[in-house]
Amino acid sequence: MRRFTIRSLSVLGAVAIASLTLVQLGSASSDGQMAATATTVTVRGGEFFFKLSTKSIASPRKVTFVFKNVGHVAHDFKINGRKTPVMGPGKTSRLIVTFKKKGKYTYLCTVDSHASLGMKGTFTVR
Ligand SMILES: [Cu+2]
Repeated sequence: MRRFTIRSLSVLGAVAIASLTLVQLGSASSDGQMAATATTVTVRGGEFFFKLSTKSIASPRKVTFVFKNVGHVAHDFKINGRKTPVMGPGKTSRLIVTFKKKGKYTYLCTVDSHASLGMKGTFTVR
């Protein structure tokens, strides 16, 4: 369809698509509450690992974890007493966590024995 739009509309369309992509990354819902001040950490998890875009932040703050299940079975992501739902392969979920103190925080998958198989690690607030 878009190939029939005039050039300026195509540009607008590209911007709209880029915005939609950001929204999808940020949240599956449309609550629009993405805090501009929050640090975002991308988390990819599968059998049996987590890969974080960063494993530490400078000073206590609010962090939005965007967890994507890149594996083939269900996983979740838990940190500092908060956790995402258990999600199937290909699903993404957003978890907003406020770290009030400096320290080391363990993150893990709570499904079966996934943590002991490697789905765990340490996130540092320095
Ligand atoms: Cu898991």
